[in-house]
Formats: sequence, structure tokens, C-alpha cells
Amino acid sequence: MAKKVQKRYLVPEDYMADPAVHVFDGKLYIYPSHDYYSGIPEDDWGIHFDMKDYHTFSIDGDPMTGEVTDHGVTLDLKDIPWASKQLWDTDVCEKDGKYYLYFPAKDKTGIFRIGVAISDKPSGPFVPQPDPIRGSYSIDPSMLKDDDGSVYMYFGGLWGGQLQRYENNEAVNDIRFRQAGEPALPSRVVKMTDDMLQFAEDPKPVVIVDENGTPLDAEDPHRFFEASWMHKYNGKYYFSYSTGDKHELCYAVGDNPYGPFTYQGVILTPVIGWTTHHAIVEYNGKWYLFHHDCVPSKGYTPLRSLKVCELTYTEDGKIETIEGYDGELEA
Ligand code: FUB
Repeated sequence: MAKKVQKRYLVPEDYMADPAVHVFDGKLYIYPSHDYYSGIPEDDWGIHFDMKDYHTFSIDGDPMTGEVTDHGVTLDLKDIPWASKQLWDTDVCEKDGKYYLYFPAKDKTGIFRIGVAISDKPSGPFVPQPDPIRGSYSIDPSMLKDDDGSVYMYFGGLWGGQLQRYENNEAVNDIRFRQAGEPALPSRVVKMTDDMLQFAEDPKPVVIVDENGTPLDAEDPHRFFEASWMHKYNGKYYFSYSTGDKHELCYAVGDNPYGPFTYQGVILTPVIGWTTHHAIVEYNGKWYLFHHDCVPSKGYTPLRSLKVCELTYTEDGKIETIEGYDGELEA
């Protein structure tokens, strides 16, 4: 049974989506995608998500009440030499006092690659590298800095995110979606090089298994679609993700950054709007879920709004399911 909880819109004056959130220097920083009205008709490939820049936000104190600061445009499509369009979900990781912003964009041939941009401050601005990461593909990079200092990227997204174009990290000509009876197409995880600019190894599949250790089926409603996020709780690795066309945020738990991860349940039931996307972060001893919905745009999927609410665990480490549908509360 999903809980109804108090939620807060963080940037009511603009449309922001796909939050990545971290605590840097004791303060919460949010790295969202920046939606705007492009007028491009919606399709299954997400071409209506035609974003052209990123902003960074920070919150003073408690995310439910603290003042939100907009640090302005921190990376602009026109300044990225290799990219042509669609700045989708981003994330930031700190190492040795530098901040690395990872972002997907289509290159000049229409293929999604993942790039890096660097700043001395968590608020940016971020200066892009001239080329995307070698061997990168698909969308939705999400970063984990583990306790031993190793940094991992989780990435991938189906349909418009182009993950179905790749087998064993190679683009294939014969693109097909997996069918019932086949394992679901997995997200990917890869360790980063010490300089944070390249993959240190070949990306590996993030396998989600059921309680019997069997990988989730391609037609399982809880299979991975996009929007990877990783957080640690009581020493375990919590891999969370969107089920895309099933519109839920779900999670699976493992013992190490590579998995396998055992499916646990639903974090957030469907919101108003097609996509659902999130970050989970601890701040001052409480846990928070940042996500987006389309209530302010009256259900118009390309214009999404950032929200935050508290997230709770049961004593046995399960996340308590939150009700995503807030239409009647805020219409
Ligand atoms: O914002 C564009 C795409 O929509 C993201 O990359 C996906 O995760 C979905 O939220």
C-alpha cells in the first residue's frame, strides 16, 4: 500500500526534470534537466525532450523548507563541440576538489554519447571536454563514489535512449527489442579512470534478479527501462530505476557495485506525466526522494516540475512505497 506524503515543488517558476542530487560541502545541490516548450510533437523516441542547457540549484538547509538558489546556466549546448541536441539527464561527482558533470547528448550523427564537463565549484559553470567519453553510448549517467574512492557510472535507457542498439557494448545493425521469455535488457555499470574522464573497463550489465536469482524477464512490469540511481544504505547497494512505459520507480539491492541486484519493490507509484525519474539522498539524518511530475503543466509530458518528499525505510531495510499521483492535491 503506497503512502501519501507531503511534497514540495522546488522550482515553481520553471520546468526542471530528472534530478540528480548530492551533498557537497554540507549543502544539497540539484542537477536537473531543463525542460522548455519546444513545440516538437511527442513521440515514443522522446524527440520532444529537446533541452539546450543545464542549471544548478542548491538548497539552504532542510529540503522541505529551505531557500532554493538558482546558480543560472552552468552548461550550454552551443559550447559543447561534439553535441548537436538533447541534453538529457545529468549527474555530478566530486573528486579531489573538482566537480565532474556527466551528461548525454546526441552527437552530430544523431547517436547518444556521454560527455564530461568540469568545474572547481559544485555550482558550476562546467567546462566541457572536446569529445565524448570513448566507448560511451545511450543516456542517463548516474554516478556512485564508493567508500574506497572508486567511481562508477550507471547508464542506459530504452527506446529514445537507444540502449536496444547495443550488444556487448557494440552497436548492432539488426536492432530488436527483447521478447517475453528473454532476460530484460539491463542498464550498464562501468568504473571510471582515476582522472574521471574515461571508462576504465568495458561496461558491464546491471542484472536484476528475482528472489530465486533468475534475471527479470523482458516483459516483467518491473524490469529496467531508464533513470538509474545508486545509493548505499546500511552497507548495501540500492540500485533504483524507472520502469518507463510501466511508469514506476523500483529498486533492487546488492552486495557490491556490480550486482547482481535482487528486486525489492516499488519506491514511487506512477506520477502525472509519462516519465518518472529520481534521486535518493540522505541529508542531516533523513532520507529524501527527489523526482518530477507534470501536475503544474496539467499533464503535458515535455514540461516537468521538480519535487521533493521524505523517504523512509522499514527496520528490515525496505523502502516504503510512496504514492506518486498528486493530481487531486494540487490541481
Ligand atoms: O529527460 C529526458 C529523458 O526523460 C530522461 O533522460 C529520461 O530518464 C526521462 O526522464
